[in-house]
Amino acid sequence: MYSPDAPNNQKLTKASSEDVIESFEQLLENDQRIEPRDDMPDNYRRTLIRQIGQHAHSEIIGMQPEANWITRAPSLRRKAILMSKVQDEAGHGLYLYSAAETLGADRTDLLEKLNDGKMKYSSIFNYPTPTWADMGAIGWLVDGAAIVNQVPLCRNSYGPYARAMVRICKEESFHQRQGYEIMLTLSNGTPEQKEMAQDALNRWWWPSVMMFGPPDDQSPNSAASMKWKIKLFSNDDLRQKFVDMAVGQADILGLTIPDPDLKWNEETGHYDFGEPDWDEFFDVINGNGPCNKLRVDSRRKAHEDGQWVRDAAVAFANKQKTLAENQAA
Ligand code: BYC
Repeated sequence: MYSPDAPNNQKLTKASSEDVIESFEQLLENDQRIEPRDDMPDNYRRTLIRQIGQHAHSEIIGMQPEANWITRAPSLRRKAILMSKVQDEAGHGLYLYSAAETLGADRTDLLEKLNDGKMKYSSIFNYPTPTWADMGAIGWLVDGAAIVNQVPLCRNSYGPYARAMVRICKEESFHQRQGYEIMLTLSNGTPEQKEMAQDALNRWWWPSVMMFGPPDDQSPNSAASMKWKIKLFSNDDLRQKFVDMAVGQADILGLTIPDPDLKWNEETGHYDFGEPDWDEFFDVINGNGPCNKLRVDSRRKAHEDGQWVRDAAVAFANKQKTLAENQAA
């Protein structure tokens, strides 16, 4: 079994580059997919298990801030949509855990590492959702950021991950639209509703900008991941793309992005923007964000509460196996 524990930052050491398998290099060079049957360097496998595992964890932890609002959605229509979105996130987690399993990872091991705080999940889900407008801001900004980050992943070098991402991105696109529609409704509503939308934008903007990961010069995994075509664009390039996209969308909503340094740069053809609070980002990914404890505790409780379902599934599978064996005898 491969574990995501092994250090990833040693990737391009002499020993590992010597190990690199010729057929693997050839597939990468030809822009072909690496499949589970193919030889691959151990560090490629570990990096993928780390990234896919964290991605899967983000999907299932990401259910919590929104699930919080299912019982309080303002109409039956909104409730049905939100419930469906949260269910989609569970499905995304399942596709991704399955993709990690094709690399030899063990799902139970990955989940235990999440529950024990030994594996990361996206920083973004460690912030609270105190108002209904947060459902709009998450859909618009968080799912919007997810699309910018994940569309290129549909072309990443590992076949099962890339194929899982195609379906995930289609669903993310619906999620983004439902969030934007909530923001549009609130922005065109009463002054109080518009204020609620602005407040949600104020709270979610910077965490969304930081979701793309640390700046390129502080991103230890990027060099190897880009060489291996797991990442096709750098953290900063994707962040810029997101900012460029969001500015026009905020204009349509009539809302103000909370960044005094945001301005169009004629020379670069992009928006300049301010520096996120990277101390806050590192605090959050090290377990000290506003909701880290709550998220992991809730996750652990859900896992424990689900033990009877896993036991029942194993008992049923064993019963079926015994029946089949008896019939064959
Ligand atoms: N949060 O070297 P770097 C969703 C960690 S789900 C936490 O740049 P890498 C949704 C990073 O893991 C969205 N940790 O890393 C779901 C590394 O630590 P380790 C999730 C972060 O991997 C439900 C260290 O910082 N999306 O959209 O090359 C409802 C150094 O970073 C974060 C994905 O997982 C972060 N934001 O690049 C709604 C996409 N950023 O592991 C929506 C797939 C960095 O060395 N993942 N770290 O201890 C990726 O694209 C890449 O893994 C990242 C980071 C761009 C996130």
